[in-house]
Amino acid sequence: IKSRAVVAALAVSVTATLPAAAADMTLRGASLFDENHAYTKTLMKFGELVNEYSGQDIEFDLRLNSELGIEPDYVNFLTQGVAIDYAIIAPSNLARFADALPLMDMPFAFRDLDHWNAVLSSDVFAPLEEELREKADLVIVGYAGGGTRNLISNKKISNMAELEGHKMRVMGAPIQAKVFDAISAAPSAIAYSEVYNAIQTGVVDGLENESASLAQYKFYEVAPHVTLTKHSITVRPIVFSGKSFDKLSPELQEAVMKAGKEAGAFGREFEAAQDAEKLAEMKEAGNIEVHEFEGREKLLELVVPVQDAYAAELGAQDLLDAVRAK
Ligand code: MAV
Repeated sequence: IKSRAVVAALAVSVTATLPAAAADMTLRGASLFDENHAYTKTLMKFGELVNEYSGQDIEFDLRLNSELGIEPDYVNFLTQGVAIDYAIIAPSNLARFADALPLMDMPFAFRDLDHWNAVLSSDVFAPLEEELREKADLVIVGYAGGGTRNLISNKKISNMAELEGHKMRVMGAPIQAKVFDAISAAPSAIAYSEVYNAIQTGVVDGLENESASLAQYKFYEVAPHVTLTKHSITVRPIVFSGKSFDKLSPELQEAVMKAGKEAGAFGREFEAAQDAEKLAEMKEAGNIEVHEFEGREKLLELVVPVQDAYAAELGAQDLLDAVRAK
């Protein structure tokens, strides 16, 4: 018995002193959220699948909770090929490099989840993917998303009269401000990481976001009213740095593309399914009050001409028509 114990102890110490097998390569990713958010789960799935499909042992060093900043920072890193190799970026955060990209997450672009699904499982966005590779050296490897974006405010908003002049934060793409301006709100572009403070200090009275992110960043502490405008369904491109991508072997590039597609599909199912639950949880916990919006059709009426003008300006009317026709 004694010798067996000694052997066991030795075995333990031998394993403990052996260096861990070196990974074939390290790829670093970044997420705004914790490990329970669909956004992070999608990126984790992506890493697992790349290893599965390539048969390699790549270390996916995924930094969570905005440790590496927010999406506009990730875009800078990815285009330069420094600090990170992959991330999720809202299309509106890509506007600075490729101005047509926010067509993907333009508010009121999708009628419902079925429409959104039909668009994302088609190749309608292929010209935008090409533009992004050309102008920003970024490769879209898949699409996740599926959370519905609503207004989140420090006062009740349930009709056009209450919406008028409402000071709200929007993402940095010009089309975001144009759309909310068209529906008579008073939008301003503020960095995501500054929004909580901006509401607390009265710079704005709210934002628009999806449930899971509202829950994680506790925006309800300063803005407990949710208005079901359902103006967007999140589109989350999984983006790889072109500089990093070009360094991979053709086999690995193939595995990355395949894994991106599948991780996207996984993320879409997960986020879409979780969205209503998250809203219900916050409501039950007394964190939020949920309001319907009277006359949502009126919003659409106001927005369509703005969408048309934006697409025309970009020479992308065919693309917008193709999205609407899905
Ligand atoms: C959400 O939390 C996410 O969809 C993220 O991709 C966006 O950057 C963020 O909103 C935002 O509104 O900036």
